[in-house]
Amino acid sequence: MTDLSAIEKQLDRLAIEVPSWAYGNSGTRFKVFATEGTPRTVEEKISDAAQVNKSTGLAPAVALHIPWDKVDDYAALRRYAADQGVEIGTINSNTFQADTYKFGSLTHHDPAVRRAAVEHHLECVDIMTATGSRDLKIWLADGTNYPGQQDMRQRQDALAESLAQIYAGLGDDQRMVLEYKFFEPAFYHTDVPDWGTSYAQVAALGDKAKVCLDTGHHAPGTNIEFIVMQLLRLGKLGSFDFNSRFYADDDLIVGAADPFQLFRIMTEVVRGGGLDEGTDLGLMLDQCHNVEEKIPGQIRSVLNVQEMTARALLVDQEALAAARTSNDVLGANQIFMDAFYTDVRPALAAWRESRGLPGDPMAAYAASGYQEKINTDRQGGQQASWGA
Ligand code: LRH
Ligand code: MN
Ligand code: MN
Repeated sequence: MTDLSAIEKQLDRLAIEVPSWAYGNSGTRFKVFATEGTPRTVEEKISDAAQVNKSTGLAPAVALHIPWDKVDDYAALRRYAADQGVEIGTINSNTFQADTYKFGSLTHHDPAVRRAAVEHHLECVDIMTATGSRDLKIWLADGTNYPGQQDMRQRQDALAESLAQIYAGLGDDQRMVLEYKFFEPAFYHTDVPDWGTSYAQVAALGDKAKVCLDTGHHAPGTNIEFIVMQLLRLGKLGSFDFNSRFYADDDLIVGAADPFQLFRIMTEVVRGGGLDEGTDLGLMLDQCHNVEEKIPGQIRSVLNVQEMTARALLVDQEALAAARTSNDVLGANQIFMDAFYTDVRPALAAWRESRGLPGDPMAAYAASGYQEKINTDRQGGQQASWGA
């Protein structure tokens, strides 16, 4: 069995935030499939998220999306979460589902539309204060479909101004992360399409503004680990939205489409200090489970991150440095691949058991009776907000 003793500290620190929207029904524009046990309330989503943490010890926080997860009393929601053994994590804003923002939100040429969008974000900051959340995550659907439709330059300027207003509302311990995506729903231009644009915008704001990298938001063939390296080097990688993709923004289980890519990303996270003590790098899932069971889907996801993290931590850095220094191309590659091909699963099962967790979280969840209970209790569960 692989010896994990040298990397135990980092493994103990690994924490992956799960998204509230992973537990609701979701689908594609063709069909949203209903599943049994669908949460009817935010509390039920949090309760489901808590099961992931219970069986893996890896998911101590759950992200909310506003207004999907709007409640009257956020302090009470925070207490509810604590009772379930989890915290409220990132607060995600949403300006992509209101008619007001059909032609843009923080980038719109009309100051009244921009004001409404800024107000929404400031409301999210108030929610963060009540829930104890650190991060405000901003992803904008802003963009255009046709060349000439709008003035791209004006929109960058408007974005800078809007973000500065939101930034001014952040508390000392709060941050904002700006997520980029190369296309969709806009198909000609997107206002925050790439890490460079996100970086340029957040760099102008200050230390509390960083970039969010969603692994599904790049063109095919993009070297994502290079972007991870660069943003960590610049001190501007705030957080990840993990998922995997075959074609577009597929939101599939992280590490399912390309485990090697996840390994390469995690090696750069390790290299850039993203797992060091005191790191402020956020690791979050942003996934939807359209056809698979949702809670087990999330359990599988956090385990995939843990497995690839362990492999990344096992890279023999000394041998690798020596091979690099002597320009041993094949030797360096072999050292790297040896770590990737190491099966860490038995050792991680033992690691879990030594911490009072189930060796096999998937089996433990299946045996827990939780799914049967929610299938019975949650009659009349509604469509979640995502994928409608
Ligand atoms: C946009 C996105 C963003 C949203 C989430 C639901 O594609 O990745 O993070 O908040 O999906
Ligand atoms: Mn995302
Ligand atoms: Mn996405």
